[in-house]
Amino acid sequence: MNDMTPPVAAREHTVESFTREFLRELNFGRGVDLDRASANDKYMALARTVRHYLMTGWLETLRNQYRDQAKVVAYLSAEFLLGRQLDNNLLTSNLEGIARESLDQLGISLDDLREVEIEPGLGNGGLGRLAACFIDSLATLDVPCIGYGIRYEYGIFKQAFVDGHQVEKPDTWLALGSPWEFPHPENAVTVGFGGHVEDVTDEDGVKRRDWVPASVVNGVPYNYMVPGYGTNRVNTLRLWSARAPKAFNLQVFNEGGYEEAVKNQTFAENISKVLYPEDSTPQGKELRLQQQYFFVACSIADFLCNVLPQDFDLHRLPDRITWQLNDTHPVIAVPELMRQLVDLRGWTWEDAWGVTQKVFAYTCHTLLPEALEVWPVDLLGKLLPRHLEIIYRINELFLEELRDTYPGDELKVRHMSIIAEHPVRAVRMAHLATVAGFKVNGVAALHSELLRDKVLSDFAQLWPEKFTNVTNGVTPRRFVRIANPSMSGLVTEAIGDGWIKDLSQLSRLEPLAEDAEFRRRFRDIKAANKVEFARVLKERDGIEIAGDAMVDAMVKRLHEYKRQTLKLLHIVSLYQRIGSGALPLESVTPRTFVFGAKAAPGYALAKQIIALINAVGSTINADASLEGRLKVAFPANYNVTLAEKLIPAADLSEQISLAGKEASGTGNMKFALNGALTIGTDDGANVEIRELVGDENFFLFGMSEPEVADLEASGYSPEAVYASDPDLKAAIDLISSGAFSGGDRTLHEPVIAALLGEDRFMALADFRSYVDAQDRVEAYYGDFEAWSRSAILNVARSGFFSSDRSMVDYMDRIWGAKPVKQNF
Ligand code: GFP
Repeated sequence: MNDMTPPVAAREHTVESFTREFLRELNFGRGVDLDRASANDKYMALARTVRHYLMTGWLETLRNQYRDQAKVVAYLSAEFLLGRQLDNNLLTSNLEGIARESLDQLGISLDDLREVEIEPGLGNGGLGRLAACFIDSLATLDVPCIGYGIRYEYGIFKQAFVDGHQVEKPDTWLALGSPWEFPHPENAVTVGFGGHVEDVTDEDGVKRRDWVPASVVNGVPYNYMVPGYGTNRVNTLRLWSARAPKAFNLQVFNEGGYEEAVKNQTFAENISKVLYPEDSTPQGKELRLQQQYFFVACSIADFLCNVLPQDFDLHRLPDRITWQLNDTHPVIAVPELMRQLVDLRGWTWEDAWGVTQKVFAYTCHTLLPEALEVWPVDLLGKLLPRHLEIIYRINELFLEELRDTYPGDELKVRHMSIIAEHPVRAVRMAHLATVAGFKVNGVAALHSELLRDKVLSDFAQLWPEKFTNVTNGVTPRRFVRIANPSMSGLVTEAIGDGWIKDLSQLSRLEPLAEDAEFRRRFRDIKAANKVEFARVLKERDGIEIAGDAMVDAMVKRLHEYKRQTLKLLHIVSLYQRIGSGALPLESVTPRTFVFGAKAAPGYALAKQIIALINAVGSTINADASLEGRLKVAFPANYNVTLAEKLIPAADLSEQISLAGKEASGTGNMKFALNGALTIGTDDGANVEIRELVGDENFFLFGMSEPEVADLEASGYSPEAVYASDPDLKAAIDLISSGAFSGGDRTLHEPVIAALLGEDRFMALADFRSYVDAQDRVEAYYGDFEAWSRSAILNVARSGFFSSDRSMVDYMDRIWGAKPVKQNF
């Protein structure tokens, strides 16, 4: 890039100028005039107008990146759950007020246009949303970063309920066009699959291995702006879309072989078709591995060939980049970089490995052993034969080192090997990441501790300095400033707006928890947020809830370890006790139990749990004898957009996983920052939340992680718990009696059988403690002054959970990258 190119003139921040741009976009960009413009036309024109205002910052950031040659963080992630872009981009471009006024003058409601945007659902849950928070924070902190991922044509499925059962539909987020992306087909990168490896000797007589792929696919980059807040920096998110390199076979097509003619195209395009395809079939597994390799191969080639200057000496790569591996999904990047250096650039193995070991760092997001990915060598070898060779070689050298360190301890060697031998020969991606990475981190203090002491303990013994913790965080821009404008206004009025960039400043709210007038205003805002949430639920889902009941929220992926069933047992128990007369209805606080959860399409039990929640919900909601005091609201297709409405309205945040199973949680942080109190186990980041907000402002229950381990070791019998707790027994019996399934005793049997049989995540063991904690919630909620005080203290003491702080920790403990201020 030529440094002499003058910067693109910044757009004028005035209503007149904005209106001019907007109308120009409508006329020239959409080809319509204002009178005929559809809502989508207006949304598109608005988005493109906002885009123009961010353009100067984006181009300057790119220009500076070439000039400064600063260290870049490349965040490799199979998921980026972005949420809607318009609000964030209006905020970061400082256009909120101007856009509203301009549109008002044109008789257009900004709020109506915000509703038009379909959020890109390019992630499953916490992991993908975290990646989106991180890139937002890095831009805000002025740290050079490129996010690399996949532009799935269809994001996470659109969930619908049919008779209470989850049905998955394609998420057509691109149907009306995406104004935020910049495709660059001319910069496509070629990626190979399959084929074989052969020995070749080049002109200088040097022997090397040469991979001859059976097929190739093109990766087309789509760039997205990632604007920082309160800075001119606009980083880039680059998502790859797969295309066939050649158009279809016209000859075959003309001969009537329609399917055959487009075979290559279908193969290629399937790769970026859907977010993480169902992988319970061999085809699904293969497609997942294709996706993983596809995006990391594109990203590495892009960085080496396009981002770095042509003459860059790759031996200095560690000065210029850290590839942060977001879980094991991108770990195939390790052998890919080795292949790039050894096979394509003729480096020695030692040189290549020396550099490779300095550029990758690995973040683990789970503690469930079954969630650590393994790839059968048959599959990996078929799809990526050269990579398998490289992995074998890495492992061979690693095992040699191990045998030197632990002579005679073959058991340890087997445990640590990158290759598992049982039940099938397979590559353990977490081991590969740990061997290759210079740092391994967990995502909350407890998680990192368990990772070090249990899941990867052998590695931590060998390389203690590799292991570190970075507690997750969430962006205060999206999850407080944008989602909760009224509370943000109140906070800003009290302490200024510095908190938006430095969330630790929230601590200055602490004295205001004692101020009755502040508490009243805080309460009024929560009440108004509830009314707004009720309005949204009615409009979006046709669900009617009281605008003034306690909002008790459990929103996260549906998984047994997260224990939606425990929440459900509490609801059923309340219902049963009210019905039996054990609990007087008047003593029960009016409550709306909100669930939001998608089950992985192949996870049958999770889907049955959804059906049971819906069945219990329908019965309770229809029971007039409850006088509307209890209500279950389970809106289908929970997503970031709905989260932004629910979280500011919530009173109680349910974080009830079995201790030692939830790596961190980030919903827990978002709720606390919006003044909800947590009912939770000592798990993941709950531990840190409780420490910071104080025991008196948190409802702790359940076994601790060591207690769970003890119970596991001594033998856990869910049936014994069931038999010994009359309330629990009554609740389970009520479900088994068919009370929620029109008398059908078999319908929900699989869920009950899982609980009474194995109860892998010990929901029954924690039931009593949970119900007691819920009783404490009820009593405390009745004292609304005390509750508001605690809610304010939750906000004031949660500043630590900003993803800005997480990014500073990553910089200090892992990346060594530094902020680079934009000078314009
Ligand atoms: C996973 C873990 C969570 C953790 C996130 C982000 O999220 O505990 O907070 O990653 O690190 F399980 P899910 O995708 O499972 O929500």
